[in-house]
Amino acid sequence: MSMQYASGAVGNVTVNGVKLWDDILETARFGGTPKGGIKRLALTEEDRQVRDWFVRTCEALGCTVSHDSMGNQFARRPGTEDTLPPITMGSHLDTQPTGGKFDGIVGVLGGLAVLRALQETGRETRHPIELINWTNEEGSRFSPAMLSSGVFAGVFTEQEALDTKDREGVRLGDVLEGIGYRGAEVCGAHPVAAYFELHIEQGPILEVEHKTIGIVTGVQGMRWYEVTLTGRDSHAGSTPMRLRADALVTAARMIEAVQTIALEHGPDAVGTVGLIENRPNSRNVVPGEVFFTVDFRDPDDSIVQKMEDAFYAQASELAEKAGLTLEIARVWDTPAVQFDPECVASVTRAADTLGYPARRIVSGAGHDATYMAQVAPTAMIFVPCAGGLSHNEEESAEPDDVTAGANVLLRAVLETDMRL
Ligand code: HGY
Ligand code: MN
Ligand code: MN
Repeated sequence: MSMQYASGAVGNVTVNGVKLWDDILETARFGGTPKGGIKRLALTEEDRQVRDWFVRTCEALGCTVSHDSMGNQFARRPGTEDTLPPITMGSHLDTQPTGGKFDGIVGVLGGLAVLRALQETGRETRHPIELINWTNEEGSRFSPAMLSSGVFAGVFTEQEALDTKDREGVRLGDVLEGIGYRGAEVCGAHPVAAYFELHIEQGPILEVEHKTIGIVTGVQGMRWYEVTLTGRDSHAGSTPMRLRADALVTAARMIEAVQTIALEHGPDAVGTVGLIENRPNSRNVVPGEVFFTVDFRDPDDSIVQKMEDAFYAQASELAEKAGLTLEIARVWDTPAVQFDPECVASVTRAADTLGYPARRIVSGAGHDATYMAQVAPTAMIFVPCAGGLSHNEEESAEPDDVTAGANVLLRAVLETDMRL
């Protein structure tokens, strides 16, 4: 049945790649850094600026823009059967502190290019088509990642999300109100017929294999932990080595254990300590407390569990040997996800019809699609990024690849509009 959609039924609408690239460069101004990256943490002034741009630009295309109670933005283009639930596209506009111009942004602006193509060609769709900008996907300012799509999917409660605090103690709900983007619609009440997310791969595979499109079949499992190791502040000069309770030295051993555990559980396992706070962080005080985060991931959830077990055992042993107090909290656990076979097939046919070299791939990074897959048929489209580099100000992608990804997104959305 769905094969009829791969033919001309979808038509030959394509996106305006030049305008898409202009949008990427224009929005990079909001939080742009001297090194050519973007620092646009969730719910900051820079995030408010790009949100305002999103509203202006989508409304100029004839869309209506609404917001839900987590600040998620929905730009809607009506369908001929407008009571049908929308076919949605989305990603995020918040970035890492040293983020690039493409992570998340390609998915939102690629979706915008799809809306623009439909509007400029007058191509009608049965379903309404919506573009979503998710709040706080990165999880860099407010942990965990994909927080608002997680509320939308019922993984987190809205209250726990609103009460989340950043490392300076600022409450998410307060700054969401502060930038004026807390909407009336209850987060999660929004109907969705299907969800597609375009994103850079953030890894090296597509580039190494000279593939333009990644047909993403799912996302690997991931868990985050917060570790607090407590010893005793003491004088760096007058405290004999045997009398010290040095939290930083033992933390260093635990951090090395994270890497060793990931290497031992390979080939796909990864382990990272990305954030560390050493207290009191004074050059002539033996550190009495260290806080650090751990990120374990693998496509196989049982491997993630094994890494967790190994880390808990080794960290406990190290703390006990050093006479320190150890607290480990698992603050995020998102199991591996498989995307909807029909939506994945739409992406596959789109890439094939358009003649783009493609391959199936599992995502190493987390995305809002991880949670959307729990509430609607979902699939993702990857395009390459230079050297597979991401979460780095030097992140870069090729205009032709970004355009190709947006064209695959367009065709997958149109085909799904006819199929559902
Ligand atoms: O952590 C991730 O994989 C994503 O960048 N939030
Ligand atoms: Mn992302
Ligand atoms: Mn990211």
